[in-house]
Amino acid sequence: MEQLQAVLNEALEAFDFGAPVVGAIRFGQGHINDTFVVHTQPEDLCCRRFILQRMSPAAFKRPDQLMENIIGVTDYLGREIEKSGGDRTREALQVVRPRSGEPYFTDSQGGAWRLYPFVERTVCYQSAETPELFAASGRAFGRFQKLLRDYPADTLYETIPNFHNTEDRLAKFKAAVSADKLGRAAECRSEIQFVLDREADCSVALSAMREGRLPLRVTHNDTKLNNVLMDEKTGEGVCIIDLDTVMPGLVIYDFGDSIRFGANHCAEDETDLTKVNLDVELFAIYTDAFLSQAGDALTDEEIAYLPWGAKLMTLECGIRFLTDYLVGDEYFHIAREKHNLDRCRTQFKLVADMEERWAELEAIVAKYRKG
Ligand code: ADP
Ligand code: GN1
Ligand code: MG
Repeated sequence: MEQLQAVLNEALEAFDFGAPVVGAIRFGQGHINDTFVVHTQPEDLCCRRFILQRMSPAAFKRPDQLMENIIGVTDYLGREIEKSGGDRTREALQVVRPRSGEPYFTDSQGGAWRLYPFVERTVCYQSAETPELFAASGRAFGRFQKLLRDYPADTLYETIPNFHNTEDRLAKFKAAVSADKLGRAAECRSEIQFVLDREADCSVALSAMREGRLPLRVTHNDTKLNNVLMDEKTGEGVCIIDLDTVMPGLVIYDFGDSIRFGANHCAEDETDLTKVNLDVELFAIYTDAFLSQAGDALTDEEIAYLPWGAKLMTLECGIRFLTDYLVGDEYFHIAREKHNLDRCRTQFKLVADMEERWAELEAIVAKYRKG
């Protein structure tokens, strides 16, 4: 912690906040980056806040490429938002460069830090507290997809290679089971078997992509409800954040990851699995909202595969949590023992629910299909 404080101080020196800094404290519930809110006190007495982040070295090996992606995407989004009469300072993230003029700051330990103005008068929800809220997030991610539909995908770096390559995630999982370096596999036998029983599923979307049935688009790839800031008064989506994984991907990944996280009433790490259930009504609400914005741009086949997006993102995320548990919690931030195992169990419970209610999910998607 002392070490982190030292590099945090270096980062605070590296940026010009335009006013004295009065404090920097840990913020948010992200699993990946180290996020701080910085309070400043300008002379006009109105506190101005910023989000200062140390990008995770475990997740991101090339912060230079990552920030090039983010600057390209936020500039583009800003222009598109302005064209449609919106407020780019509120509806798109704005990168604030350090005094050096570089896109980010590198501290003496090699950590990479970036800065954004805090998007004020917004709320970041950790669960879909109301159906309206979940619908608003669906519109926001659908609009994000629509705004970026003509963005030149080939200019984007793959910030995490094979991020949603479920076959690769499965291979890494199998390697972790075989190595079992901490002797944790014995207590996860049923979870390990759950994955092995679904080996063929891991290839469904990738096969459709290889056969040319699902196109690559610019996608966000991490569309949790807590990666969209909602207006504190209206509850409408304001700004999509966490752009670290904006890369070429399948649209079903973006749809699916939102369902994984939001179409239930539990935290991702709920330990009472009887409470963890897919809410099919929320699935329908999100499908309607997402397609109301992004639907025109999507092919019939992409829409037909949306239930697969939900199942695969949930299965894959469970596999990732389980793999991280087996290798010793190297990737996701944890707050307690077996945290990643608890998270894995909620994901597999949701997968089982989806399988049970598959026909309903397909019927809902068919209902909201365009035309
Ligand atoms: P992680 O990859 O660790 O999830 P995020 O970029 O999502 O990191 O940031 C973590 C949290 O910080 C978010 O869930 C949100 O609460 C908050 N946050 C991030 N950027 C902003 C911003 N520009 N304005 C307000 N809050 C923000
Ligand atoms: C991470 O960064 P955050 O907390 O929004 C992860 C996602 C997982 C999610 C599970 C870059 O999201 O892929 O689905 O945790 N992000 C990265 O909660 O790995
Ligand atoms: Mg996040």
